[in-house]
Amino acid sequence: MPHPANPNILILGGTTEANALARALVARGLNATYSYAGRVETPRPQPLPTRIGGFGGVEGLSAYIRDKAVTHVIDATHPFAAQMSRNAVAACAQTGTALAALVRPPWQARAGDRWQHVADIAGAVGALAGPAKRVFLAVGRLHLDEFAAQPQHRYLLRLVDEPQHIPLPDADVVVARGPFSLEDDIALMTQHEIQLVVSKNAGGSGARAKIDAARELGLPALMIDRPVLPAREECATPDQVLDWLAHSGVNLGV
Ligand code: 3Y8
Ligand code: NAP
Repeated sequence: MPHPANPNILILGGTTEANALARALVARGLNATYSYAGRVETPRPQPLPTRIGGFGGVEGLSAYIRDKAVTHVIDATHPFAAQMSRNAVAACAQTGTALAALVRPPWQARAGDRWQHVADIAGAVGALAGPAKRVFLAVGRLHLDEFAAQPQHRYLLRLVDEPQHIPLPDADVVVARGPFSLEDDIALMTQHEIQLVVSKNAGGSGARAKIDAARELGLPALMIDRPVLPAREECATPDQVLDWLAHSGVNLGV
């Protein structure tokens, strides 16, 4: 399908970089829609028309692309949003729609970092076997149940919304959404006498404060590596996405 000079772009969002891309598209007057899964109660408002909720699997996304005559899909979801990314690859192949992913490079350990890499959430749970510690479990809400296998620890949980149920017997909860600051995370981790940080390798700037705070405080971290995703065009910055759009025939209006 030829790409019209005036595109109809779908951003699969939910990250700091997706929000920067949304602003860049608005600045160029490009026609785009921002998409949230609807995971949290009050997602950050966007300067674009916004849809909230799943599409209904690959078929649902393909139908959405056809119904809305989407010309380009930008998968700017979090690196751990693996199902959405897989569905985007399949639906764009099915419908012959241009797809690029906006992917932040993974964090790399630096001098002073004391990281133990684990392959996935289950690996982090397994690595928590052993005597009770004070653990900053900053991986959100969706996988908390899996950590119930290690109830011996005193957990500090940071969640976007007030939780309905906490599957851990000894947990403090902080309700906060990022981006977070180094100063605040050092203060939080000192106040709670944290001995170990558990983190996804999210990349980007919005979640890395706790990792830098761990280094400053000389604390170890369990670093959860990213899920493997199917091959697709990848951009590391919003500007690279704009270049990709320009190369696919979009007039960037500047
Ligand atoms: C709904 C939409 C911005 C973008 C904010 C980024 C940065 C701050 C850091 C910690 C780690 C965590 C979590 C986190 C971060 C940014 C970015 C990022 C981690 C919002 C948002 C939505 C979500 C969903 C939420 C998950 C959860 C994960 C909290 C908006 C605020 C832990 C990931 O309660 C729930 O169901 C929460 C679910 C998926 C992971 C989980 O398993 O619980 N993100 N986060 C999106 C949707 O509906 O489509 O309101 O902005 C977005 C952001 N969260 O600049 O404003 O870009 O990564 N999000 C992780 O990295 O481990 C917090 O506490 O240190
Ligand atoms: P996921 O497990 O990969 O996706 C599960 C299902 O949620 C998808 O199949 C899709 O439902 C729906 N979905 C996911 N992202 C969507 C989006 N942007 N727009 C519309 N539907 C979406 O996803 P997740 O890990 O739960 O992440 C959900 C959202 O939170 C994403 O926007 C992601 O960027 C954001 N986020 C996630 C994390 C994380 O740690 N996972 C961290 C920060 C932000 P259908 O199959 O019905 O289409």
